[in-house]
Amino acid sequence: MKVSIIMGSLSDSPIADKVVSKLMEFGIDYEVKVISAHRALKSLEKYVKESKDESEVYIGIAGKAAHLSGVIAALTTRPVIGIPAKSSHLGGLEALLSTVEMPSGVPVATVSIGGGENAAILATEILAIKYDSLREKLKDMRIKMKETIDNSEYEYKANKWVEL
Ligand code: RP5
Repeated sequence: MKVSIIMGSLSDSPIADKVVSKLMEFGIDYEVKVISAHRALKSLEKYVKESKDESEVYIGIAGKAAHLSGVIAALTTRPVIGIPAKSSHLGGLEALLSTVEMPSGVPVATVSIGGGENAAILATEILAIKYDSLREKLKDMRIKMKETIDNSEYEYKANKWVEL
């Protein structure tokens, strides 16, 4: 099982870090590439074609006029998850709209701006359809999340909430 993570620029790497760290928790193999759809279209096409047998899910990370995830989706029928990056004065909203508003027929499953962790979890959920071990890991993660919430107690002290 393998996830391909493609970012439009090295400046998107803080988001890729979040994806990688979550995939590592689930023990999922990954490959990270920096290939801009605008600056290196042919290289992107080559990479997606060459990786098509190994990569089961693609994650695109891009900001500004973010066409990367859409172009990846145009090149493969594997699931594509898009992460809009905040990399302009518009705060990432422009990338969110560019990524989510795909024309009918070529979907990109778009997560929130900078949502690296959720992109990795969604990729894991897609892979868990095929790999039972991942389904168990996802269930464990949800149980731990619930326990953390159930075991947390807070008190309002000196104008702020403190965890007991
Ligand atoms: C996008 O433009 C990249 O994904 C990045 O988020 C943004 C800025 O890229 P750089 O100018 O930092 O390379 O294509």
